[in-house]
Formats: sequence, C-alpha cells, structure tokens
Amino acid sequence: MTQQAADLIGTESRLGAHNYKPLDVVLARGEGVYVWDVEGNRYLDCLSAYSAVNQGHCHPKILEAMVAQASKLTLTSRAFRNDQLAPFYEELAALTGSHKILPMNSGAEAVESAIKTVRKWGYEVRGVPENQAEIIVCSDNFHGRTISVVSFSTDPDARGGFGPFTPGFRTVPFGDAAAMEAAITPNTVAVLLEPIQGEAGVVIPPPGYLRRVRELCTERGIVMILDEIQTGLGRTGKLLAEEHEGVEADVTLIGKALSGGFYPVSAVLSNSEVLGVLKPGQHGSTFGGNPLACAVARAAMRVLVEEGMIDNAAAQGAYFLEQLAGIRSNLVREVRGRGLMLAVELHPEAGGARRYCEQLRARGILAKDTHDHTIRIAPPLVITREQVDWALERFDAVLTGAQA
Ligand code: IF1
Repeated sequence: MTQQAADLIGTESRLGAHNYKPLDVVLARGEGVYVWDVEGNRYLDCLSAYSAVNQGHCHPKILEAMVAQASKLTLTSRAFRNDQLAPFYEELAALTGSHKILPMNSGAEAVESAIKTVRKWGYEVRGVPENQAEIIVCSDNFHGRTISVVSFSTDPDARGGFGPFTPGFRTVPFGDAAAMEAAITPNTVAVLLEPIQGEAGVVIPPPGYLRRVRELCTERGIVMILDEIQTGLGRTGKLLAEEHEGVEADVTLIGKALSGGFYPVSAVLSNSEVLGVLKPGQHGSTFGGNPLACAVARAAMRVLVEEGMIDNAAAQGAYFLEQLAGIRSNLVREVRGRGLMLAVELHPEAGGARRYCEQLRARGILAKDTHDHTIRIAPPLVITREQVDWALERFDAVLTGAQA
C-alpha cells in the first residue's frame, strides 16, 4: 500500500465513526463496471454500491443530465414547484405502471414513509382502532437503519443497544406463507418484505410464495408492500423482481439505482388509494423531489431502458450463475441468484467469506462478503460476456485455491 492510501485510511480511522470495516482499497475513479484505486489499480466492481450503480459508474448520460441541471437549479424545496418533478412523475409512472408517487431520498426514508402511509390508510380507510395498526415483516429482513426500521430487524448487530423500539410489527419466517396467514389479525394493515432478501445473503423464496402473499393480501384487504430498493430497476433481470412471479404489489419501494448512484433518490410507488391518504403538511422532506434529483433519476431510468440493461442483466446473470455453479470446489456449499444478484455460499469450514473477498481483490475484483460465509456478486448491469468470463476465471482460481 502506498503512503497516500495508508494516510487516507489512517485519517478515516481517527476521525470517522467506526460503523464500517471496509476492504482497504481506496477508490478514486470509476467508469462502467470498473473502479480504480488511488494507486491506479483497476478492479471489476462486483458490488455496484449495493446495486445503486446498476447503470455503471459515472454513466456519461446521467453525468450530463446532472451537470446540466446543477448549473440551472438544484433545490427549491416543496414550498414551490419545479419543472423537473412533473416529468419525473410521468416517466416513473409510465415505467412502473404506478398511479401515485412520493419522492424521498434514501431507501430507509422510503420504507419509513410507506410505514407511515399504510398506518394512516389503515385507520382512515380500514377503520383500524387508533394506534393499533400492525404490519407483518419477515425474519432476516433488511430495510434500513432508522429506529423504526431496526425495531423490526432480527439482526442483533442492527438492533442491539438502540432501543426503545417502535411497536406495531410482527415477524414471520421469510418464505412461509402459512405463517404469514396465521399472523394476520383484524388490525393488520400491511405486509412488508423484500422479493429476494439481499443482506440475508440473496435468499430467494420458494416458487409461488409471492403469489400466495399477493392472494392473502387481496383476500384480507391488506396492503402488500414490496421493498425493491435493492432488487428493483433491473438487478434481477426484470424491471422489478415481482415480475418473476407475475404479481403486483400495492406499494413498491425503490431507491439506490433510481439515480444510477449519482445522488440519493428514492420513491414510494402506489395506487391512488394508499398514498392518497397523505394531505398537505402530513409528510415531506427538504430534498425529496428536488430538481437535481428528478433530472438525475430521469436520465438514470432512460439509460436503463434505452441501453437494454435489464435484458443484459437477465442474459449475463443466467450465464454467470450457470458458470459459477460449474466451478468444482470443496469450499462452495451453494451458488444462487437471479439476474445479476448472485451469491456464492461457502461451507463454514472454508473459514469465512471475507478472506476470499481479499483474494479476489488481489486479483482485481471487488466483492463483498455477507453473513460470514457468503460472497455477494452484483456487478453493474452493463457487464459484457467477456467481462463475465474474465471474472469467472478469477472466481475459479480463488475458489479452487490456485496460487495467484
Ligand atoms: C449499508 C445490506 C445491501 C436495502 C433494502 C432498504 C435499504 C437497503 C432492501 C435502505 C439498503 C444497503 C445499505 C448498506 C448495506 C446495504 C445492503 F447489505 F445491508 F443489505 F444493499 F445489500 N431496503 N441496503 O438493501 O436503503 O437507506 O441505505 O438508502 O451500509 O447500510 P438506504
């Protein structure tokens, strides 16, 4: 490591809160699927900032839209109107088929906003007694870091020491529709889940699960909220992961790649009835719906579709998965994924995924371990077949213990 990198890491450690333990690679530049560290080493990015840079790093068209808008108008607040919000709504509604949109910034804010909205909907439309609304969530979920969101986390690291917690949530095992059905009470207003659990290690529910959840919600008059903040916008080879089961959620949460990684932009998408309960003054955000965010998101959505990134994710993802599954290694317990949301789960005896991520880094690939034994693989959706092959050679070498 050069002195420059060591100094930067030292300063981070001295001044920054230690709420992360990143790989010691200090990145300075990105383009497409690649990032470069301060020493000029190139890496294939297999994390994509947790799927926020689906469109590839520094996509030129998103950059152009951002610079153009930044030189005109960046922020008005919602006290006044801006000329980017309406076209952002129109284009997002056309893309996703939603009828109402609430623009926010981070993913966690979108989740919080949905929770507030469905509670209010429960009281006003469903007649649930005041302060009794319940929302069903799944074990091993990841929906963000705010107090209310960690209140229903089952991860001790995410919740430990942060109480007192927000009441009103019931947890059922992910993938178990019967358990969800059993947890429904007259006060249940919504279920909230990820179509594929990301942080839990790319956990794909059994076939038919989302369809059954959809049926239950319809039968019992409950709002189905899908958190597509990580799975959405092409990551799994469809615009939204719900499409794999042919279902439509009542409320869909998107974020991350909505801006292609340029800027925090998230949104709550719904039918008219649910978001319709919000009246002036009842919810908001200084930055939500600002013109810079809207202009960036418009460009990010446009390139995702116009440049065929969603279909590419499906094609390259299927190939990547098939080839990964063909690697003969005693270390590997399971390979799974959908589209370009992939994971290699190692046997516990392999000694943890982190060391393999370090070895991949030495070979020019940045990937992130999750839950000790799983390597998550999620490159930008612009990855080519040749780049997948290049990555596969390195995964093969690391997983079969070849010497670098
Ligand atoms: C961190 C994980 C990914 C999310 C879903 C909401 C949010 C996220 C499904 C909140 C955020 C991130 C945040 C990041 C780690 C990361 C993550 F490992 F924790 F699970 F992506 F895989 N819903 N996920 O995945 O969005 O408020 O962060 O914009 O460092 O906390 P946010």
